[in-house]
Amino acid sequence: MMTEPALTAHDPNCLFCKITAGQIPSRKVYEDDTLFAFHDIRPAAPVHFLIVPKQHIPSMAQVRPSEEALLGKMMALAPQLALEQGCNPYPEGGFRIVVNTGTEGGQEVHHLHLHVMGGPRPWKHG
Ligand code: DGP
Repeated sequence: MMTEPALTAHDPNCLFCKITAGQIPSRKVYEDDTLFAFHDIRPAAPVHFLIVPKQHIPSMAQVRPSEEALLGKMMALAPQLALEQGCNPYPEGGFRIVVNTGTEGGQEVHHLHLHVMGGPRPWKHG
């Protein structure tokens, strides 16, 4: 059986690893054993937070079959937190989920994260 190479659980040089470990302060939205969510420091919408895995996965490009459940959990958490953070309910309300991947994909912080953006328009980049 093929085994997957182990990913680093925590990268001491990674900004989001430092945030999930509490080494750099953030405005926390949610935390459990595998996920952490916090407000984006440069909000592009009235509600704008990030959902990240505590495990250091650099981007969507490194996601492996064994992370399917973790990704599903991140996606399933987004609607719950969006409502809690003030997004209006579907269908008039709603939110956008963005996952920038790689430098050409607009990714600046190389630790996998979902942007969850919502609230009344217009938005900065809406
Ligand atoms: P991306 O371009 O997809 O890698 O988005 C990275 C986001 O991370 C960007 O919208 C700004 C946010 N960000 C960068 N540094 C910090 C920080 O120190 N704290 C918080 N809360 N957000 C940050």
